[in-house]
Amino acid sequence: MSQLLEKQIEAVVFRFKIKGKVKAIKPFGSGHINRSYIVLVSSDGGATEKKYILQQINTNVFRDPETLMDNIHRVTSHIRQKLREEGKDPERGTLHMLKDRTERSRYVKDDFGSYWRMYCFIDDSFAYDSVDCPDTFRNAARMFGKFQAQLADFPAYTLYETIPHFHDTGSRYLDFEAAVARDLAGRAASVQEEIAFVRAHRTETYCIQNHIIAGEIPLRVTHNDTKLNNVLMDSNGEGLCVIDLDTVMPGSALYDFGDSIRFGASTAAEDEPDLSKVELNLELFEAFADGYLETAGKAMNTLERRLMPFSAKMMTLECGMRFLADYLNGDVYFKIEHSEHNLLRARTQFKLVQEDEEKMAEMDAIVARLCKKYQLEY
Ligand code: ADP
Ligand code: GN1
Ligand code: MG
Repeated sequence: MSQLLEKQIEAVVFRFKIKGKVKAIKPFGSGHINRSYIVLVSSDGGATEKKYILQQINTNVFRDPETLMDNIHRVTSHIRQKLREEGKDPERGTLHMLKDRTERSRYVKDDFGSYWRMYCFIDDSFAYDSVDCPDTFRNAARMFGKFQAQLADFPAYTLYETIPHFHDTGSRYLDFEAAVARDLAGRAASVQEEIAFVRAHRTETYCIQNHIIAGEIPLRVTHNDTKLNNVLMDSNGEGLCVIDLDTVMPGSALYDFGDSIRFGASTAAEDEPDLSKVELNLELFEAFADGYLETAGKAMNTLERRLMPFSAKMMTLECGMRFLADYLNGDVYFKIEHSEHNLLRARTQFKLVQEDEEKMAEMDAIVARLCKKYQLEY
């Protein structure tokens, strides 16, 4: 990080309500959208050290950061209240967003027009980019299921939709076709096989949305970005806190379940170039389905439960389409480290879709078995 950037960030930090001296600022995390930094602040002449997470909001993706921050404040306040009622520590169970020095807002707009927010760092916490331990993955599922339950009585209609049609896969398909037609980066000719793969799945992209429109699947307040690294775990692999709340909006439980499987039940990283390493791990699928049904299963209806395996496939296809569309658009949305990054990501997702298709019957059998375990209709 350049010294100039460090100075600029330090100036932002001092506009938040913190006490002490900034000792260090370092880039942190592996998210594809915002920029996160860990900030170490010392006070009392070095006797006390406190850590914070500072984030620069990507306003290309989140067009109205002020309303977005209001969403997060209201959602975390709601969860904080629930945790207090349960006798749990809200400082470890939900995000604590700092106020600025004027105490009038929970974000800072710098001289360049960038929006920043700052969270208290949850100590002794881990965010996993991958996991091979089914128990840890089951605990992550319990956290996402619990998160949904905590927000079941939140007035969904008051939430601002931070990215409209975020998981409307049919609408994502149309965006994808528009990207192919425009071919802004001149790459379409080189990815004909991938484009054909997406097109072969077109009719399925409308399935979940059609059930929502028909009233067969309810809208709830959901997280919508349930990557494994968006839940903090403790050193024993127990869940602590659901984070990355930018996309908390009305959605389907299937979005949260499916996206978790997409990312966490894969045997390889999202950008693994060797596709022979990319597989769906059924043991991890079962562990997550188990934890999710345990905490959210009762609130779901039979159709939702039956569609859990299909949702994994749909969320994976959707994400692959988004990566490929971004590649065709010239990499304007997701952060990349090299020019083929989005293409590699799209390919792993399409390999996983094939895996989901091959293992669909086994996934169905697992969900049926777990429903029996929890005495849920299937
Ligand atoms: P992004 O949108 O870039 O994914 P996140 O909000 O998920 O941003 O934060 C990035 C990473 O920073 C997380 O995966 C986690 O490792 C860490 N992190 C975020 N908030 C906290 C926090 N309050 N305490 C500890 N770690 C955090
Ligand atoms: C983005 O911010 P991050 O890395 O948690 C994206 C998700 C994708 C994910 C793919 C707001 O999530 O929708 O599933 O990348 N978030 C947004 O890794 O678009
Ligand atoms: Mg994240």
